[in-house]
Amino acid sequence: MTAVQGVDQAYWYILGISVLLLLAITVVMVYFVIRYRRSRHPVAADIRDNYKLEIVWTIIPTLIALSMFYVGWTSYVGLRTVPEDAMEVEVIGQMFSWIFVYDNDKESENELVVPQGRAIKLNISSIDVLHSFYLPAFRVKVDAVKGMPTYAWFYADEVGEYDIQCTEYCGVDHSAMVGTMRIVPAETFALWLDE
Ligand SMILES: [Cu+2]
Repeated sequence: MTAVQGVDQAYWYILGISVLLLLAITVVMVYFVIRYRRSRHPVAADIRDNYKLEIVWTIIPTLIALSMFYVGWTSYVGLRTVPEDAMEVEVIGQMFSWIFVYDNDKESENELVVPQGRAIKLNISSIDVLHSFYLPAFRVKVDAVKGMPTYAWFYADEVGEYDIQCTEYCGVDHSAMVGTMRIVPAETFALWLDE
């Protein structure tokens, strides 16, 4: 399973449980409202202590919550575990653009170019205020904070162009702080890197 699939799986799992619970609770609620309405059931019953029921309604939600934690945790581990052969790129947020610095000190602005078939590690930082590096197609979203270097990674699987956005309000031109990530064939990347 890829990191992207892991995130999607956690999303659909949690959403699925939420929808099921919403439906189940709504159905039971409507049923009870009708079944125990005042005209049919004028005197409220005083029900106390049902240990079996209490244990069941404690254990089942606990297991559901733990299973959601497990699915979320494995997807998080997928996002944070960088393959050893990853190519590293420095990502610097500034008001109001993204600067990318490659191994050979080549720099690009608002355009991240990477070779197809490689894992890419992004070393993310900021030189001024808070920014957040967002690469939605790869489920990558990491804050860029001055003085707190961090990282993200993704696997460059398919040639194409992908959106980059800043998702932390960072000033008047925050909305213009967008870029493009291009995955290109390895040979094209080598040429581009030496330009
Ligand atoms: Cu920003």
